[in-house]
Amino acid sequence: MRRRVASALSVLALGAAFSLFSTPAEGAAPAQAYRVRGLEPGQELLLDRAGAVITDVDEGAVYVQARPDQAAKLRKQGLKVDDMSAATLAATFGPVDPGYTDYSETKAEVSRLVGLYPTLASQQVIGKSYEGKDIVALKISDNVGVDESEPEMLFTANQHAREHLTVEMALYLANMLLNDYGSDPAITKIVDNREIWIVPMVNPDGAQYDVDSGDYLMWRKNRQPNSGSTEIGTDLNRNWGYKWGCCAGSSGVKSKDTYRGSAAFSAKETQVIRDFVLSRRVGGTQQITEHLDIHTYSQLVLWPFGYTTSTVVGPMTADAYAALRAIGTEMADLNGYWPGQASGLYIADGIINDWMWADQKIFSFTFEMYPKRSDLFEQFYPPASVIPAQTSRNRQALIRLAQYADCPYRSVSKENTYCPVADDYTLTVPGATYVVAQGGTVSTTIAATKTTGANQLVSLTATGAPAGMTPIFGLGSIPTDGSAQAISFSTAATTTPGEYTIVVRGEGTAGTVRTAPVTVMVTGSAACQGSNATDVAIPDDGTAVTSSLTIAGCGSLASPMANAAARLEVHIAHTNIGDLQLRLVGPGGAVLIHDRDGADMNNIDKIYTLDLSSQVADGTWSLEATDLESGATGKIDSWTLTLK
Ligand code: 7B0
Ligand code: CA
Ligand code: CA
Ligand code: ZN
Repeated sequence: MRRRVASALSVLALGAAFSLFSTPAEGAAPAQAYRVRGLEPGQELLLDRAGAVITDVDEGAVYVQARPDQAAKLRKQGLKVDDMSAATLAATFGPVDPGYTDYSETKAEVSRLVGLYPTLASQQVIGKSYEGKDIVALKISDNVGVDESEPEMLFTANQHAREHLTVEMALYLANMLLNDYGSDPAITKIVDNREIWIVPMVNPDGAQYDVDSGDYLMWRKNRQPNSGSTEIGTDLNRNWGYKWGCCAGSSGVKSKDTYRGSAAFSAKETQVIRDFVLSRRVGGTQQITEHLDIHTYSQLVLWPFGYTTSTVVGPMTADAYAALRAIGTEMADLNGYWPGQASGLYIADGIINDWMWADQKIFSFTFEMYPKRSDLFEQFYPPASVIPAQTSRNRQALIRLAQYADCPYRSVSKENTYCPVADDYTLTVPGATYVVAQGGTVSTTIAATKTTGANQLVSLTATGAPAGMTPIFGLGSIPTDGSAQAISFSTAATTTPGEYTIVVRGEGTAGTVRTAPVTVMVTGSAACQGSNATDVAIPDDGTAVTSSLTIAGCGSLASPMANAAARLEVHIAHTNIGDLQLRLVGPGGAVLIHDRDGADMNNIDKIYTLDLSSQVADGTWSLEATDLESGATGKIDSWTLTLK
């Protein structure tokens, strides 16, 4: 189960002293097991006062025996209290759903694909698990038998045993690439120009153990025994060799679900993946440029680091971090997950993403798949009926990731610095924010300047312009002689005000593609915009609170409606945005804009584009926030609504 490893460490030391020897008072309902989270250092007395008896402590969580009424008392104190009674757990986890692909079926599926597509797919056993099961890598590329000089990508799934949906994701990816090769142009290009390695089951021992009895066992770790203990298993995603065990983001206790192992890479399975990755260095150059590790659950896209909340630290550069964030955010826009740095969830050390970046400079991401939040009954074991929708929703995100594999820095227009080519040029627009009123046009210049090789003629296109804005190039093709060429952005009266990054893309006659970002700020009528920066506390008890503003003189008689692409900028400080529901309530009704997304992540700082064309503009608009689960706190910080 999820653990917040954050703050309750002192509970380890103090909890027992207060509560182990008290007994729950007599009552109608019997005491049962609960897990309590959100306990801050010094709050142990809350448990004692409620009559809860501590049975176990883990990083960030305390396990207690208590009656339901006592659990309710703890919930009222703002603690997260989960029902862990045997009855609830049994009802939750078993029996095994045969619609999922197990170890032997996974091997069979990989073999089927290799048999069906012998020129595009091959497989190899890259190593053995602790128990001797095969760890299989499927390679997909054109001329698959040849190690071509193409950017390589690695996908890993099922480090955590019970996260069976991740195997389905890996197999969906393999099927997508192979079945749609030759018919889908984007897929065809990827298979022709990348070498893709998919390891659908990193932890076969754990995955098999979790289903072997016929009932799910909630098993997370591998199945390697721990010396001097009867407790089995290492959390593979705490066993990687960068900042292993550094930061209280893993456990040193062998019985724990986040046990980091006796040493970095003490687990057979992490050794196998590490050695495979190291084997992809050719002439000192790591061939793998991007990696995705697949987990469940929470619907998140995460990037390094997990061991610290610092962003640019150690071997992480500002440009690399910007590229990780850009690609991660693009993927999240495509699959509907919430993007963030891995440590935003909770600090975790010894994770695969941190090693991939720090040790190998591989742009490494984690997907946390369906479901969104920790409803006990459907967290790790959703029915197989969800597989088609919950794997195919990632199709476009995976395609986008693959498209960046030749130069991830392209996501932040830094190809010239990091991915120079033989015939190269830079594309530049004088850096500034260009301001234009709705309906107006703003002009500047763009220049293509040769840096190496041949002169080229560069044809220009642009993406990222909002509705009604048209980029106009003085010339469709510009020479690489550095001369300033006209470029302008004309807007319509209906273009939604706001700040936009328009990416101008050049394609030279020698095939070199270069991009330049341009920031354009469209200003609108002040009457159609409102802001509220007065803090509104969001109570932890499920009461809805609102922050309001009035729009007046925006909806004329001829055009009383708000825009089809209105802009809503929201800043909320909150310690678990997965608890929150947000609505924008206008004169004509409410729009749900945040429905408990981003479980366990902090803060919302986001711009929403909303279709409010059925709403009258003038009147009172409110941002309504409801915290649907206790244990986290926050406030509406500020928000701005721009209707048209
Ligand atoms: C994990 O629930 C990895 C990044 C965390 N900073 C998240 C992963 O290993 O804890 N979450 S999960 O176990 N799949
Ligand atoms: Ca190839
Ligand atoms: Ca290669
Ligand atoms: Zn996981």
